[in-house]
Amino acid sequence: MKTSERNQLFGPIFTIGSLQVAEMIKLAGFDWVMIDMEHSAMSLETVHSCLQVFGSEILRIVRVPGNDVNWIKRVLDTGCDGMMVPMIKTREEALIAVRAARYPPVGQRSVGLTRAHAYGLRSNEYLASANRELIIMLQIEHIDAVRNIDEILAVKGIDSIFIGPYDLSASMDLLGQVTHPEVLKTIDFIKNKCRDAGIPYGIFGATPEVLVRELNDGCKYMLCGVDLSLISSMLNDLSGKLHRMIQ
Ligand code: 3PY
Ligand code: MG
Repeated sequence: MKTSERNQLFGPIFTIGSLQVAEMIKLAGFDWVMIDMEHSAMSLETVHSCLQVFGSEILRIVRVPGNDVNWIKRVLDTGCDGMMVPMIKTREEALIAVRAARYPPVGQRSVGLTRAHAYGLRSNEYLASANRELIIMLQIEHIDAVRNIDEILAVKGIDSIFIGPYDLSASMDLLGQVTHPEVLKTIDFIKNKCRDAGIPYGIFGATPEVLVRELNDGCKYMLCGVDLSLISSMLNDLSGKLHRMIQ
């Protein structure tokens, strides 16, 4: 079974842009990876090289820096399996993202002969299948989006919603308080709206305990940490342990 056809996927956020770490994530057996161009220093060239390392055994979704047709076009041309667009707040913004990602007549994506098209060797196959196969994930992570959720979810062509607890809490004047009861209530509201609309959703869960709850709740795309903070906390723990030993 292809990873993307499985119901519930675990994966990390990849920001480091290291080919070795890309290989480690693949070898670790994760189901998917979110390659983050919104909150990282990675260039498109680095994303391109990392995609070559990830290969097709792991589902690769690139988060674009913003809802911009030129970014969307260039990111999809790298040959990733789909994209995540941050901060969608209105139906109009959702339409911009969905149209930018689909070839005509459904959308307005322009045609280039790129890695996605096997550099021209498999252009016809890619052009025929891209509209159907690329995963378009839009982020609901602002209280304005929550107010407009019915209109956003009614936009055709959204394959998944991705909930951003950090930005959502910030927009509710609860910066960083991702477990505040009001934030959790709003997240539940978004999940229920997605279920009613028959659209899968994903979410970032900082700990295994949170992820188990999300799993039991039926979440499809679970993000289970950020590469740099995972490395940083392991180094910090090790250093702490060693220093306690010599006290
Ligand atoms: C957020 O929590 O704001 C996110 O975008 C998670 O990736
Ligand atoms: Mg966010």
